[in-house]
Formats: sequence, C-alpha cells, structure tokens
Amino acid sequence: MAVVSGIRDLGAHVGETVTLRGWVQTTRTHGKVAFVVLRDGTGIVQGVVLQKEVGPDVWERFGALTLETSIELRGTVREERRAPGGYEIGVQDLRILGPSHDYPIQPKEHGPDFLLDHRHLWLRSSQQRAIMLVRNEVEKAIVDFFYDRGFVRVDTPILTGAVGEGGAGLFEVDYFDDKAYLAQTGQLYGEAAAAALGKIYTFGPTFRAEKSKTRRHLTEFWMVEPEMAWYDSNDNMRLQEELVSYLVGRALERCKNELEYLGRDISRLEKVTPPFPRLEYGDAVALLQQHGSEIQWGTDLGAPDETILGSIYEKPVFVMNYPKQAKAFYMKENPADPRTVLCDDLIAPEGFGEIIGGSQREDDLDRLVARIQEQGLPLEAYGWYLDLRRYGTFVHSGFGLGVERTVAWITGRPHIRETIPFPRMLYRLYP
Ligand code: NSS
Repeated sequence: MAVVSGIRDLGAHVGETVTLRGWVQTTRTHGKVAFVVLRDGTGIVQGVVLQKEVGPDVWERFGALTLETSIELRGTVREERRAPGGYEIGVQDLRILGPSHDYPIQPKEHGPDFLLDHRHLWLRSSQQRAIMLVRNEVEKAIVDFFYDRGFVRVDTPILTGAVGEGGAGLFEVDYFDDKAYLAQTGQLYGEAAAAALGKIYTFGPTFRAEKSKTRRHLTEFWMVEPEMAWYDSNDNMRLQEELVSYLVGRALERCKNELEYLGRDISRLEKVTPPFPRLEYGDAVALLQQHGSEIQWGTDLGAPDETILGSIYEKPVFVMNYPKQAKAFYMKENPADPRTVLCDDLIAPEGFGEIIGGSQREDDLDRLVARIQEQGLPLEAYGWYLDLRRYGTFVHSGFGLGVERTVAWITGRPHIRETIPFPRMLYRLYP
C-alpha cells in the first residue's frame, strides 16, 4: 500500500490503494452510495462508499460520521474531474479515530463574537485556512526578500526598559523588583544593529495597549522593521514600494486559488507595481479637504482620511513629511521645512488604511535630545540610544510594515482579526 504524505500528493498515486487520515468536513448519502469530504491540512478529497462493496460495519460507521470526527480512510485513488481537488477515493475501509459530537460551528451564519470565542475551531474553516495560507506566504516572502538583498535578521527583545513609540499604549509587566514593558517596536535596537551590520531587519510580535476598538488595531501584532545605514528618506520609500510589490506578487503567484476562494478582486492587486504615488503631507491635507475631510494642518490622518486617499489612488500611496508634533521623537527634521520631519506613511488602496510607517532618523545628538525633552520622555531611558549619535553617527532610515494589515488588504478582509491565528484585542484574551 502506498504511503501518501497528504491529500495534496494524491495525483502521484492514481490507481493505488492509500491510507489517509484527517477530519470530516461534510457527509451525504444517496441511497446506497455515500460521500465524505475529508480534510487533512494539505487539501480536501471526497471519499465514495458503495454499500455493496464494503461490509455492513463500515457502512454503519459511515452513517454515524459527524462534522470534524477524525478518521482514517483506506481506498483506491481515482481521477474525478468533478470532485474537489480532481481526485476521489473509492473507500474500502474506514476507522473512527476521534469522535466529534455537537460540533459548535455549523454550516450556517454565526456572529463574529461567537466565531472569535471558538477561534480554536473556526481556524478549521476553508475561509480561515485560506487566509492563514496567504499569511504564511507573506511571512516567507518577507524573509526571502530581505535575505536575497543581503539584510541580516536581528531578533530584538520583547521585554524592554526603554519606551519605543511614546509613553501611551505601553503594557507594563513585573520584572523581578523592577518594571519592564512589552516592546511596541524593535526599531531602536534595529538602529543599533544597523551600525554593526549595515542593513538589518527585525521581525516579531509587538504590543500596544490600544484602547481603541477598530477594524485595524490589535494589541499584539507582527511587524517587520528594516533599518538601513546610509539610506535617506527617498531610498527608504523606494525599498518600501519594492517590498510591498514583491509581497503582493508572491501572493498572486503562489496563493491564487486562496485569493479566488476568498473572492478577492485579483485585477486590483495586479496593479501594485513600483513606483507608488507620493504626496507631501500639506498637499494631502488640501486634497482631503477638497474631498470633504475636516482635517487641519498639524494633525495625523484619521481612518476616514485614509479611506478617501485609498479610493483616489489605485496603488498604495505615500504621504510624506508630516508635522513634527504628529510624529515620533526619533524622526529627522526636514531641512526644507523644519516644521516637518522626513517620514512617510504608506496607505493601501480600497480603504485598507496605513500598512507602513517609516522615517529617516534624527542623527544629530543635540536635536534628538531636544526632541525627547519636548515630548516629555524620560531622557535617562534613552542613554544607550543616544550613544548611537555619540559614537559615529550616521544617516539611516527604516520602516515598519504591519503583517496583519498587509494580509487584510491582500486577502480583502475588512477586519484584521481574521488575519492572525489568535487575535489579541481590547476585551479579548480567549482562546
Ligand atoms: O507605529 S508605526 O507606524 N511605526 C513604528 O512602529 C516604527 N517604529 C516602525 C519603524 O520605523 N521601524 O507602526 C508601523 C506599522 C503600521 O503602519 C501598521 O501597519 C502596524 O505597524 N500597526 C498595527 N497593526 C495592528 N494593530 C496595531 N495596533 C498597529 N499599530 C501599528
């Protein structure tokens, strides 16, 4: 009997007898013929049971199958164009491995809270598996992109003493007799590593005690943060548009079935190629006001502003050089307009909002100290970070791309909670 590593490989075993293990996705019976759709994580396949060809015990066991029972099937592989996946199994034997009574998720509409409470089971649905496969592809593509370009991956701490993006939204934890904070960003450590290794990236979970309940905020999310020595803000944006186009390209190349299954409009994604349009912040404000926004010069863009921009442009659009007061302390003052800093946000089209925040870093020691003090941050916590400006300061830039927001955009999910296996949000720590 053939050893098959999974349903995905059945094509190499046509005519052979195989054994498969997996979970029951559906069953149906037509008189003396019965069907089971089996899922094993690599694919799905239909098993066909003919009453006259199996013993009464197998037929009886088949009749008792319920949703999500784990089973072992033995049978012959046949080509069958009409079956999902293109093959079917002529079942000879069936063993029940793990019964499943009253599976909570039924083939009907459930509300989002119910599904999130059952996330550990919801993940088994075809839709959720398709999203996880796209996420898997995006994460692998991120690593490939940077590895192929000579970037060094640097894993930065999650328990930190320093603050990252500013005092608000920090998770504090006991650290023996002291306090520590869960990292909001790996950037500051990434800057130190860039002086050692040139071009680096960090890739890991980051934490923000976001009190806002929106479609785009998690309290724990994954971020990739490249940091490049000798890159200015322009070089930085060029790398961002290359990365984002590459990620979309990889999803189109290797996850087309999943995207189609999810009903994604693929023609929209095919337009995502460099270069992306760039808007100075001031021009963006004027454009938004023309489109009815109440935004005033000086404030960050709101979610409705991002939606407006995302509907004007077909590609992701850069909004660059924001007013100082709207952005983090580490961004470099813009020599052309010192009211602003050299930074960019990348806004995805179709209302999916900001997926990247990036900037050139302030490399002047005195200006950086002044910015930390202006923002009321504790200077002592930044001792080591200031050393990077004391010992061989250097032009450098970097950015952070949120994995969940990127996957939400690529898969077309309106809420990012479906793009991470176990979302953490305000009021949600279970399962
Ligand atoms: O706050 S960011 O805009 N920028 C940083 O954290 C910098 N330290 C990055 C850097 O330059 N190295 O966040 C970057 C991205 C943002 O565009 C989103 O895509 C994502 O991180 N992000 C989030 N995703 C999900 N949930 C929340 N709460 C969230 N906050 C940011």
